[in-house]
Amino acid sequence: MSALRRREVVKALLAERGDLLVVAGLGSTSWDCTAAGDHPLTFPMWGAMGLAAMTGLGLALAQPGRRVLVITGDGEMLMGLGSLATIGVQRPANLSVVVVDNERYGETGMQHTHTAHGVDLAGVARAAGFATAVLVRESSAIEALRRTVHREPGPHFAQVKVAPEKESVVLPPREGTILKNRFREALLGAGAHLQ
Ligand SMILES: Cc1ncc(C[n+]2csc(CCOP(=O)(O)OP(=O)(O)O)c2C)c(N)n1
Repeated sequence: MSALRRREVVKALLAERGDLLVVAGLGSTSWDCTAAGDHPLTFPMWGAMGLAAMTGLGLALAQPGRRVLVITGDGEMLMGLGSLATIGVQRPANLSVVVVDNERYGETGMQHTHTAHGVDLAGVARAAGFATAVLVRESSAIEALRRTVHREPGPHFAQVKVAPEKESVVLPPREGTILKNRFREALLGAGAHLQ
């Protein structure tokens, strides 16, 4: 069985995304999402670490009629581990968190994270009260995960093991104000940035 490749996983999860709201974790997962296609309804965290899942929770609670997907790295998720407990308490049915787990801090030198030493993020999410929490190692499971994220009542969590490979850097727009305003306009309509 060959290891999953992060770019292919993220591209597959974002296929036919419709009006899905996406929060992309800092660094590599932001570049993965941009490589799949820059989109006004993707909010990349750029360099902010540890709060991707909480940003997704806020969005999910504020927009209960929309689906929200957080795609982040294992190092980023480990930094904000307590957010899994908060999501487990709030239980928003429209929120999914997918961790692209290369077992490394990829952007800063490929140092091992705790998942390389066996920390079971899906187990933590399950214990915290997510509706589903899965460990994914095979490409055959990705399409089912995509459907779950897009349609099934959650909250959902997936820890997707991927190869620790360094991909090209594909940058989203750099300016935070532009990213915020275009996201708000795409979600709330023209003029939303003035509110
Ligand atoms: C608060 C804070 N600490 C450290 C960093 C430096 N930093 C940037 S990316 C990164 C690694 C992220 O690792 P992971 O989430 O596993 O993503 P990967 O690139 O491995 O997919 C770190 C430590 C930062 N941006 N912010």
